[in-house]
Amino acid sequence: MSASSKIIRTTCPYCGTGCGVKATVSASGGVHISGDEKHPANFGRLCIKGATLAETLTLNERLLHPRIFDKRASWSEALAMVAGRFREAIQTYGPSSVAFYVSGQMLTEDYYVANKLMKGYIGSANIDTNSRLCMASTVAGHKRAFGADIVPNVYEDLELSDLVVLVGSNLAWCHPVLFHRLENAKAARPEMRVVNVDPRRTATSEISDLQLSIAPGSDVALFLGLLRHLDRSGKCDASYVALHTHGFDDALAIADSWDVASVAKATGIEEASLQRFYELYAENERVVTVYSQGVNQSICGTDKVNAILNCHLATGRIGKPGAGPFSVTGQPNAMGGREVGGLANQLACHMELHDPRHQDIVRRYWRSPTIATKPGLKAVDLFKAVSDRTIKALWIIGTNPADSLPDADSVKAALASCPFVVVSDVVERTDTSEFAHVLLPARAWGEKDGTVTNSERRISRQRPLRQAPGDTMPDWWSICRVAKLMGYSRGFDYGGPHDIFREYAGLSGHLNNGSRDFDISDYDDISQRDYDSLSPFQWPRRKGSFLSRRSERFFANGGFFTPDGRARFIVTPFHPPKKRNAGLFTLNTGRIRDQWHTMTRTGVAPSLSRHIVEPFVEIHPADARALDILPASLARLSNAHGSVILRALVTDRQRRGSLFAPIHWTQQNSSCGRIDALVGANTDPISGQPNSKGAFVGIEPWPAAWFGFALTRNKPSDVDAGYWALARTGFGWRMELAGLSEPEDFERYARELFGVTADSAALACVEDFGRGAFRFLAHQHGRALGLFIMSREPVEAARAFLCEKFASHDPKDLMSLLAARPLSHADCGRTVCICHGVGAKEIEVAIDGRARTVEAIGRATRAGTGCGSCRPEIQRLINEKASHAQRAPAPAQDSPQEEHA
Ligand SMILES: Nc1nc2c(c(=O)[nH]1)N[C@H]1C(S)=C(S)[C@@H](COP(=O)(O)OP(=O)(O)OC[C@H]3O[C@@H](n4cnc5c(=O)[nH]c(N)nc54)[C@H](O)[C@@H]3O)O[C@H]1N2
Ligand SMILES: Nc1nc2c(c(=O)[nH]1)N[C@H]1C(S)=C(S)[C@@H](COP(=O)(O)OP(=O)(O)OC[C@H]3O[C@@H](n4cnc5c(=O)[nH]c(N)nc54)[C@H](O)[C@@H]3O)O[C@H]1N2
Ligand code: SF4
Ligand SMILES: [Mo]
Repeated sequence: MSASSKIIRTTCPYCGTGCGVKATVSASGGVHISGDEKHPANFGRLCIKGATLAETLTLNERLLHPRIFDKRASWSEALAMVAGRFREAIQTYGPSSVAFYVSGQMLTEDYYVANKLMKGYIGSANIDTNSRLCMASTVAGHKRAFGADIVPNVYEDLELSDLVVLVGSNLAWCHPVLFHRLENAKAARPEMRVVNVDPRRTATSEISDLQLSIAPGSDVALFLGLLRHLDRSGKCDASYVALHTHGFDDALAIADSWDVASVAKATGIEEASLQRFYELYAENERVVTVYSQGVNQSICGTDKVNAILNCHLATGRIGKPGAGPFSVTGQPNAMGGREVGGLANQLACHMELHDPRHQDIVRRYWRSPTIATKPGLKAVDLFKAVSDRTIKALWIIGTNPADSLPDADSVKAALASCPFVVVSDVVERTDTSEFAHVLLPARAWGEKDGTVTNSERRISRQRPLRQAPGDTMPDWWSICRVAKLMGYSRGFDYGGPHDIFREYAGLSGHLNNGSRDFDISDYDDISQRDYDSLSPFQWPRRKGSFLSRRSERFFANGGFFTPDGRARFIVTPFHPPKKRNAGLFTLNTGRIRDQWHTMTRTGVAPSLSRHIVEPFVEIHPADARALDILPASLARLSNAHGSVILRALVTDRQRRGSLFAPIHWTQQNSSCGRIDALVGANTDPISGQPNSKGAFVGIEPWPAAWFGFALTRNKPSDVDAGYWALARTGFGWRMELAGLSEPEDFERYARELFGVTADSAALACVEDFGRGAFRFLAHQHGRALGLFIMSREPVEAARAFLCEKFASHDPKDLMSLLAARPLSHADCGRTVCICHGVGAKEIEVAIDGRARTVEAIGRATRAGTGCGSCRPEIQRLINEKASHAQRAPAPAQDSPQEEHA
């Protein structure tokens, strides 16, 4: 580090693992990112998304100024308009005619003031958050069982446990650093066991001793069978149950009929595997159940949660070192949002909206004119109310509902019909911001200042590392300014996030005396200096508790937050998911390793677009065969809600009858990849969380007449193709294309795609006779400006190799772009290890050269020795090679499209 550079410790803005990040900022403003070795979530490690954060600091595509009706405006004009329109709606139609839809990606301080304005001043609870789509079932399950929304355990418990059961969690891709901690623990104690409950095999399966490929939606049956087994094998903890719980007999009665044979039938899991799972769970005192969206995002998500909690309560395995249920949170501040009461059915600081005592505590503390007493609209209902014009003014902050809410086309229609929509975002164009009457430029990661809470209740600081660009302002600031302009001057007079945090900490302890779980009142008088240098800490942190700053677990000795202090067993009968009509598939949706949600931030980092570059659908080989869907061809998925076109990834990691597609593609980067257009707005009746993993769809080949692959320096505008997907590269853009009918003139088509004219670039064309393929190369002064490969079949090309040659400044490399096969350079295949740029083919060569462990591959190629995000995939390549070697040798296959996952 040079003398003039400075180190700033902050927190990663992506997943709920909440890793500490160390940003080294040089005098010239350059930023180098590394893991914060002092942070107890990650001890210095980062996954590839965290490690490439510096690439997202670009100002390309940032929203830098307020806009009114898509014209640049000043903050005072924009805020006056927002305050005016909200005030008018409230005066004319009452407080329930306005709503906020906010996000687990806001900082706690931003979230707190948004909630305060809506519930304490406007007097409505019409504020809901994208956490409704994410954590609502867990919140509801926790509250039913524990009387409060508490994650009882801490990360260390993953390492201390003897059995980790992962349910509906692709931890390897979605919480990579936690996964890495688990991987290390298992390497140190090989006797540790991991069970993965997921309908499909994922990267997470690579660490598992037992994969239970469960029929979608049938987890409740699995855990009912487990409860019965635990009881029959004498593994329930009678004294814990007697002293600290309520309702065990009823829960057991409903489990009674679930013998292994019945569970096997309901879940599609073989009896032997079930038996093995039940025995492992029974034998191991130290068991942690990690669960995530395969549990929450379901029509019976809350019951799934409680079925899991029931087993931990029955065995007393909760809040103990190495034992407990563990809901891992998705967004960086999913937990903070729950703490400030960001959901429409909560008050601040884990207080209850329906409890008059809590209403009174909050209103008096805020000295607010009013307080919401009735729950507001939950996300899906909120957008239905937008659609039927009950909501007259809507403010969306830090979320992209036009893509991420179910029935997303109806959400777009609702937004289009809403009289007044405000969107606060950090990028200029999203599928949601298109509908904004007022667009407010927020400060992004690296500029924002405040706190977030991770999955283990640890509160950490996000700190600014650079000057905020343009007119961007923090979300708390715009919310407070609007509040003041609406006439609420007293409650929103903060000097900065520090003031807000103090007030919030104070409220958490106010009239609490141990009656409420969430308490950080130790910080109610924190100074600006101490706030600036605040180290990560776990709640609770009651006033004066500074002497015992160990990590605290909950419930090992009871102490639940129910009126009698006992946990509740919940009766969770199993209702099989609705039957699919013949010909339909269950559409499962989720995440990929290197992209974050709608890609507004990860999409600008070229490194993160090297792993998977287009939207795809996983389908089982037998299903694909039956439907004539060829590997790497395109398929159309449709139902009554909408349709999408995706690249077919034919793989036996998928179950028959199920499909999987990623959630990340939007109208900004694909022609028709918005997956939530297919997901119906069905929700869990208790939590209101959408059933995002269980839509029914039809699938058929999309009969493309031609396929294309293109590289360009300029961002293409108005691509004329039935199918296209766009991704960033270091030099510009790469694209996959296809069309139902051929353009009249491919040469003109290529020029338009590249944005070049006959005067600005020479165009070379090579025709590949016999295969009906062409290559067009636009170049000038020995530099490639555009490459377009057109073929009647899915394009066969060494894409990583072409990207490398395209970026080159050596005129000799121009030739390799036109050659059908790499000339001078081995094709490394699709990039698996982003840190060291190692491709799948190089790894396969190393495996053939007898490197048979991830470590040996690392020594041979360096793959997997950087951030480690790719280690599960390297393991999969090793396993696949081993299983091929056992079977008859497969013919060498040149995959027409680089494999997607
Ligand atoms: N790379 C990356 N990481 C992320 C995010 C991201 O966008 N990208 N987003 C973050 C956020 S907000 C969240 S909420 C988390 C989500 O983290 P996860 O929940 O781990 O991710 P998902 O891919 O949504 O779904 C997990 C798994 O549930 C499985 N599943 C589907 N249906 C069922 C079922 O009926 N039963 C069971 N047992 N499993 C089922 C799916 O096959 C899938 O593999 O990830 C966080 N981390
Ligand atoms: N089918 C299906 N649908 C799903 C899911 C699924 O698994 N399947 N998962 C659901 C889940 S768990 C989640 S969490 C959601 C995520 O869905 P969204 O929340 O809609 O996704 P993001 O892309 O994270 O949207 C965040 C937006 O906020 C902006 N932003 C980033 N930082 C800031 C900031 O500091 N201030 C402001 N004002 N804006 C900011 C970003 O540019 C982006 O436009 O998707 C849900 N939808
Ligand atoms: S695991 Fe990766 S994405 Fe999640 S917080 Fe850590 S570095 Fe960020
Ligand atoms: Mo999420």
